[in-house]
Parts: sequence; structure tokens; C-alpha cells
Amino acid sequence: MQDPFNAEPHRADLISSFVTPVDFFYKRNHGPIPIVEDLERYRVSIGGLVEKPIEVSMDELRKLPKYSVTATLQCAGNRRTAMSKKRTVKGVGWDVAALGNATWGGAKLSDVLELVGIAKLSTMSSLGGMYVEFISVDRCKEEKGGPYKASIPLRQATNPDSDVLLAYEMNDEVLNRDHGYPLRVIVPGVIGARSVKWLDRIDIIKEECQGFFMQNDYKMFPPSVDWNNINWSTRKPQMDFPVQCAICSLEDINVTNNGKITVAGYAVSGGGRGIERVDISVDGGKTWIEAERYQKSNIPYIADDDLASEKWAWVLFKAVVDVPENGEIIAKAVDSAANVQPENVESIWNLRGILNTSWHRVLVRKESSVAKSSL
Ligand SMILES: Nc1nc2c(c(=O)[nH]1)N[C@H]1C(S)=C(S)[C@@H](COP(=O)(O)O)O[C@H]1N2
Ligand SMILES: [Mo]
Repeated sequence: MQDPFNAEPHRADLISSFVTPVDFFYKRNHGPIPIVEDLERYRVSIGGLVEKPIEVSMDELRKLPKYSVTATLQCAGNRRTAMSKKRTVKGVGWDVAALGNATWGGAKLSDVLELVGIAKLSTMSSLGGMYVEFISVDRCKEEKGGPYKASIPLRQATNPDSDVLLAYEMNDEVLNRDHGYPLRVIVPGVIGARSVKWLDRIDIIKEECQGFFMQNDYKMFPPSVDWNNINWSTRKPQMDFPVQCAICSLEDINVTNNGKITVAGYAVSGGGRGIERVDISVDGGKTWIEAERYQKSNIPYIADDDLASEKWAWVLFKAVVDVPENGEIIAKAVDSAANVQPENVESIWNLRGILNTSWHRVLVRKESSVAKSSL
């Protein structure tokens, strides 16, 4: 099997707009990208523990009310490279740009499930189903040549406020092949791995999906677990992602001859939690200044107010600070539940290198001091 296609944009490009252009949106694949050509014959089958299994066409999905949801999709492996520098982890190396914020257009899963007789706000189907499994067209080696799959609780799938979409559009254009054409799932606020692309089948099942990426990957283990003592069944699949932020206007190491420097980046939290604060420190975390937060120009950003602000979308931040004496700039975000990013990567190190949300640190040296020290 050929190597799957993975890519992320340059970090500075990532924050040039609130909505990430498709070209700058990261791509994460576990197998070769499939080609679904015949839309006339394309159907999504919905079955499992339902009384009347059906097959729906794209036309039928398009006839359901269309919703546009601006949501940040973040790979659980975002910032893995930095975690690996502390202690080696297994997985694709990512800088800070394995995420993007797009406007997804499509049908709500809660409307689609009504077509098979499952009412809104259900926790269990009449036949005892409690999870909704998404099965893809693409095949991957981890599934021994079988399809990529994932599940979410029925409670979330049937709650219209969870905004789970079967999306056929990205940024007002037809979804492209890299991102799941013709149809993908978008589970806002949850790690990207559950937003299954190239959807083939939806099954209502009794227990969580038993697929590789649910049971033997994408789980958060403590730092003491290694490949010799791991027992995958002791942990639940990771769903919501924790509060995260990263500086994107600066590289890991920077040289400047200015006294002031712009610190800009993104902050995002899972589960629809807003961003209450982004703090910047130029003295190693002794004192902090608050960065300005924004989503759309001229509309004040309000954490957790989904009327004024996009609750599933990232928040961009910006501050102008003095170039630090000690050379280090730190950013950390606080979400609307007062969750804070951890100070050090060591405390959250895990063997798969997921969810590196430690304080983001970059180095800035003044040109003069670089010149002096190289004498
Ligand atoms: N069918 C399928 N869906 C998938 C994947 C995949 O390999 N196959 N990768 C998942 C992972 S791990 C992530 S982070 C997101 C990435 O979505 P993107 O490529 O549109 O950015 O898709 C998810 N859905
Ligand atoms: Mo991912």
C-alpha cells in the first residue's frame, strides 16, 4: 500500500484568515484517497439496530435542511513533533498546523437519523442501539485492508445542538477529494479522527465501534505507559479535545532587530467551549499579559455566546510585546470552563504523542546579541 498523503500548511499562513482556505487546510489520511465518481449511484446505507434500514442518495440528503457550521477540525497529533523531542513517540510528525477552521455545509445527522425512525434527543434506538458508527470507502492497513471507521454516542448524534453534519460542502464549495468527496462526517469539538471522510455506511450499534482507530489508537495514556506495558482496553477512545493554543506569527527560533514583536496565533477548545483568555509571557511565566481575541472583524468575540460567536470555531489572538530578555515567548489559553493548558509537555507525554497542548514556547533573539555572541 502506498504511503498515505499527509500535509499541513506553514504556520504563518494558517492564521492569515479566520476561515482557512481549502488549500491551507491540513490533510490527514490513513490509506490511499479513494475516488467516488458515480454520484448517480452513490448511496449511504443506514442500518444496524434500526427498524427500517435505508439507502440515501446525495439528492435526498440535499433535500434535507442545509446547515452551515464553522468548526475547527484538529488532528489529535497536532504538535506531536515537539512532544517527540522530549521523548520519542510513535506517529506522523506535525508542527502546530494540523488543524483548520472551515465552514462546513450539509445535513444535520439528527435530521438524517429521523429517516430511519430515530427521534431527536434519543439515547437509545428502539432496538437498543446506543452508538452511531461511520464506515468509509477508503481502506487502510491498520484495519487489515478494511475501511476506516469511528463512532459517536447516539445522544450526541441525535442532538441538533451538537451540530454533527454529513457535509457535502467546505467553504461554500463542493467538498474536494482530499477532504472526503462526496460526503464526510463533521463532529465539531471532537478530535479529527472521528470525522470520517468518504462516508459509505452508517450503522446504529450497541457498543462503541471496535475499529482500530477507536480501540487501538487515539487514546490518551499516562506518561508511565510504554509499548511493553500498554493495555489498550483500559482507556476510552479520545473524543473532545482539550484547550489548545499556538503562536503562528513566529517560528520556533527567531531573530529580530526590533524592540517589539507581534505574537499572533490560534486558540481553540473542544466540546463547544469558548476561549476565555489567551495569556502571553515574556518572563518565563512569572507575569502575563492578555492578548486580544477575535473571530470576525467588528464583532466582539464572546466566549460561550453562540449567538455572537462561533462556538465550534477557533479564536485568533494577537499581542504586541517587548522582545524578552530571556529570549522566550510563551502563550497559553484558558477556556470557558477555566481549563488551562499544562505548563510542561512531560506531564502529558504519551506514547502515541497525542494532544500536546503544553504551553507554546518560541525563542526570539535580538540581532545585536546574536552578533555579539558569534564574535
Ligand atoms: N475515511 C477516513 N476518514 C478520516 C481519516 C482517514 O484516514 N480516512 N482520517 C481522520 C483523521 S485522523 C483526521 S485528523 C481527519 C483529517 O481530515 P482532513 O484530511 O479533511 O483535514 O480526518 C479523519 N477522517
Ligand atoms: Mo488525526
